[in-house]
Amino acid sequence: MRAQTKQLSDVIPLPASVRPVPAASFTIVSGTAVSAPPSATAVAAHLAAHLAAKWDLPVGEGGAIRLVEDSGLPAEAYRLEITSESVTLTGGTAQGLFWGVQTLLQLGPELPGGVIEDAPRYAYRGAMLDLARHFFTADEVKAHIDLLVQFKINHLHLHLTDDQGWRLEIPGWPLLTEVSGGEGTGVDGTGPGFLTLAEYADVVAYAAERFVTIVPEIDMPGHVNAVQLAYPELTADGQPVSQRTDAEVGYSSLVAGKEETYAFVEDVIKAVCDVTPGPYLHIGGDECHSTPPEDYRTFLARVLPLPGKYGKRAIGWHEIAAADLPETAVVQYWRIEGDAPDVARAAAAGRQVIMAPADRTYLDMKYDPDTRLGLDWAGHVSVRRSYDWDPADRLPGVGEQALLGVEAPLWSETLRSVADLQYLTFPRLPAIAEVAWSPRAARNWESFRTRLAAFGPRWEATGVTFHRSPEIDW
Ligand code: IFG
Repeated sequence: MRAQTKQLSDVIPLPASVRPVPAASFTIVSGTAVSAPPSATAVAAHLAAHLAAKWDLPVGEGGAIRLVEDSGLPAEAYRLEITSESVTLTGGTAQGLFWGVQTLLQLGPELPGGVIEDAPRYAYRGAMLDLARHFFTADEVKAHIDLLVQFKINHLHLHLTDDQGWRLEIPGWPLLTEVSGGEGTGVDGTGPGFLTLAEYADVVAYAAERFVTIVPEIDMPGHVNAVQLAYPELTADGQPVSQRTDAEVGYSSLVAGKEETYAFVEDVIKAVCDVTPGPYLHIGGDECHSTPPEDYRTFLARVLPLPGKYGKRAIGWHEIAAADLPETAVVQYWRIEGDAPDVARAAAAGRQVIMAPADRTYLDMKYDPDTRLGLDWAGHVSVRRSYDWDPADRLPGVGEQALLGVEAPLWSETLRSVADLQYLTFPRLPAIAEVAWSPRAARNWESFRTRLAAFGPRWEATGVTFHRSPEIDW
């Protein structure tokens, strides 16, 4: 049975430090004002509007809820002090205040008294959405971002290209979306469309207002049938390939020995970097079963430096660790084997790693044998299995100091709607968000599953089609 009265620690992700003052509490009512000193005015307006949207709070002077910026705190850190008279939220930056607002929104409107001091364990706390196998519109992606930030997720990786479809308009290469971005180019011929540059810019701006960095992925040299369908000159023999909307992987490859390949790749990388304010460009690199290993290294040697040429850091799925990596390249681990020597070698050489082991973080894995949606090649991933692991223990030779963070990828081969997207995402995304944010020593499955139960009624009230896992006493 869930505790009836809310505790100050009833927050996901669990805050780093919670010091309750049981005798104190503060109830937010409409009319409670939100205020901020000049140093935080611009910030406060956005954040107060966020609060006001929930409780119709006026923004004015001398409010009982005070927002303060303190550059002495780390950027994403915040301090929330709740007394019976007032609420003071201090943030290292606007982003720290925004994360504090998420905590406030989870605790309110009857705020338990006390002090929360909080900051994330990892800087990169990501979710990934595969728009290639099944396309989701800009508005659907923006609505998803609203759900992700509630759990302090601060990166959204968009898998924009694959064998089935190409989902981002590229100037100078119109056939990518005309041929491979149209109706019926998803798995099993479903799903419409692609993002125009304007729609992509809209998603990027919407995400930035919520302190989320968009990480675009152009997957290569594998997973390129959609490219070669649109531009046969990029195949080995110049002959057109046939359209593929099945869910096979590993059968396509750009041609490392063709100069046309690099002209195409550089145009695309430049175009995507030009419309991406965030620091990363993901170049894919996974499952290149049709690229001879020597060609794979040749291709990466020429392509991995390109994001840097256009001011970005390259991220790649961890197979890229077989090649020489630029200093700033990030390796994203995704498999389930017990070790990955190339990744350990990259970590030893100072490269950073994002942990996304499929048997813990792949949201497209079935919860259990009865789950209609999803795949099971990495096994079944229950809510507990997505919570009860630690990124610093996952790979020999890849310890805490090598980890940039954690990501929860959602591949969309079996998705056909936002309801499907939400069913596989919730409640495992909050579990992975806590792995990525909270101090390792503070994490505990029994505590998490109890705190998670409170989100059932909230998701029901807001129409989020989550999986009512039997592991939780909803
Ligand atoms: N592996 C493929 C994805 C997707 C996935 C489904 C990676 C990096 C299996 N590559 O995961 O394209 O098909 O679980």
